[in-house]
Amino acid sequence: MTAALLVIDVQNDFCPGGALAVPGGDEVVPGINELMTAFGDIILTQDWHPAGHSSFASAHPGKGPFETVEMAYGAQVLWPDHCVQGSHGGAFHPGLDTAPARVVIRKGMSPEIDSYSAFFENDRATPTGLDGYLQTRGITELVMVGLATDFCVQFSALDAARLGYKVTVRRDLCRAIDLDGSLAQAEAAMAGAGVLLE
Ligand code: VGL
Ligand code: ZN
Repeated sequence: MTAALLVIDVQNDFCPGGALAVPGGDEVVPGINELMTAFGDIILTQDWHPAGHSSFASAHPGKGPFETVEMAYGAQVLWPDHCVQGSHGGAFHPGLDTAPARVVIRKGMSPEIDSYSAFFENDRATPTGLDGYLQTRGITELVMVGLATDFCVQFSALDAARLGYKVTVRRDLCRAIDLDGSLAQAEAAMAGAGVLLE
């Protein structure tokens, strides 16, 4: 088995002081840097929205952040404006060692559809291309770390398991948003899908 490390959305806006700060989001950075030294294949994801993205509450008059709306592809939580393309908030945390990464997968770039997963947009069908990359590299096993456990990490882990990868989520190197019990729900869903929660 060849394993790759998938580092999910370790960006300024998901760290303390950011627009969609995940509690303790920056705490995972040193441990992720250290874990990178054990992998030959490292992939980073970067949430990368155009201004006015449809996942932003500001694009839905009368709605506020953390409310849910029905989109063409299903329920969508609305977020504060975050990770806008080219912004400081969209940049990787300055302490993250980005040099060893072979690939950066940017996601959430389509104006009308959000993308939590590193593999598919939120319609669970439009691919990012990551599966093709991993297949051509002969990678069958993925270790996942980053932000946020209950959204982008969960969606990535579930998609990867569905695609047939062996998936481990290092919970100590993830942090959650935890909206209304979403962390417990995410952990149950991942465990149910055969994801190893370490
Ligand atoms: C994320 C909400 C919106 C994440 C991204 O990285 O978990 N969450 N966009
Ligand atoms: Zn986003």
